[in-house]
Amino acid sequence: MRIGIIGLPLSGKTTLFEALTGSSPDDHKAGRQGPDIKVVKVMDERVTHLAEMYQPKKVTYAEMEYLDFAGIVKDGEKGEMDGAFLKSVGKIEAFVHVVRVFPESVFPHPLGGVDPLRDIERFHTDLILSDLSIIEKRLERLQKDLKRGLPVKEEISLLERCKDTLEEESFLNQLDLEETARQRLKGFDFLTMRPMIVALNVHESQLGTSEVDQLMEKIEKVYPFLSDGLFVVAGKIEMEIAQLSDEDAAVFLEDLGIKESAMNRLIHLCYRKLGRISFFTVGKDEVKAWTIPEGLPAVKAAGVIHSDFERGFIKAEVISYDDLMRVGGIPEARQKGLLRLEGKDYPVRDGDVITFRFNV
Ligand SMILES: Nc1nc2c(ncn2[C@@H]2O[C@H](COP(=O)(O)OP(=O)(O)OP(=O)(O)O)[C@@H](O)[C@H]2O)c(=O)[nH]1
Ligand SMILES: [Mg+2]
Repeated sequence: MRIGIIGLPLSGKTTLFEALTGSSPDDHKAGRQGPDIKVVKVMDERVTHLAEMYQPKKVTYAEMEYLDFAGIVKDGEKGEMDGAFLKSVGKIEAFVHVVRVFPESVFPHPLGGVDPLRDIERFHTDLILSDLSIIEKRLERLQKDLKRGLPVKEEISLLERCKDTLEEESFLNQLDLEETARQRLKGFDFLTMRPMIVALNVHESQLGTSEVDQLMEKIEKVYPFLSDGLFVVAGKIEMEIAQLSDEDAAVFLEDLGIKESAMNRLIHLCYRKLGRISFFTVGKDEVKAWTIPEGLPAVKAAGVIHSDFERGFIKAEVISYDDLMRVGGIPEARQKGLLRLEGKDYPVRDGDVITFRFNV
């Protein structure tokens, strides 16, 4: 999964990036062009346990790719929204918008005082305007094409619908679209089409306070569609903790009353927001986690591994991770009748351990 970290300057994007990737400030190259990119393993303990069971030559965890962008202020000196930024967002699947909630530090807030709701509105407006300008340009063209008798009516009405949504200050990801319309819009790389997570970057002393609760309530009221995408994080301290060994990190997190690291919490949230699940393949050679959309038919899941698996698909032998762990192995599962034979259309579930039977 490829996740872009965006937001106003000095909101704590790089700090969160370091917390999510365990990288330290010196890892970043000075004078870089474009975003900083880092890939991290999704340390799913199910993979670890399967590897203990199979002792394979190779263990492959799923991966998350994070991109840390420079601060964006439209019309400001650091504005990246139009040029380089738009060019580099193509394959990003979701955005994490970092909003500063921590109080004044040595660095002043670029828009004056700390005001999270204003920042969210301001940033959303910029995203919306960016998508609107793409739509307006395209519509102009289409109107000319229409006059020349080209069959563009459908696209025009689709884009008009998008335009209305944006003018109501909503996001394109709120539109209920048919698959063909969705495909048609894909090529535009609209910013507001992607799931949006808002990371409220607080000071550790603000964790669990009514100040933060009230802020969340306010945000949910103004932006109902953000309610399942709000993420409270004490970026700076989590960044420091992410540099520690696992044991030390656990102690510090507990002291702070943080149940799970930002690194893990955000991974779960991204899977949920993007509707992704994991299935596993196991064997003496490799134990591997695969990330797919929820409910993908077995034949398509096979295709994620290899196109031959999809083309020559016969059956999928499926067992849930929990059942496999309980009985201790595939042969045992087979004996107990826990190994299911599923066909092409079987919707793959999170935690399925699958062996594909195919013939090409
Ligand atoms: N107190 C406090 N300071 C923070 C926190 N997060 C970031 N900062 C500080 O804010 C400053 C800016 O943080 P960065 O992470 O560099 O911000 P950024 O959004 O990447 O900034 P640009 O890339 O320049 O847009 C640094 O001095 C950080 O130490 C936080 O959670 N608490
Ligand atoms: Mg930065």
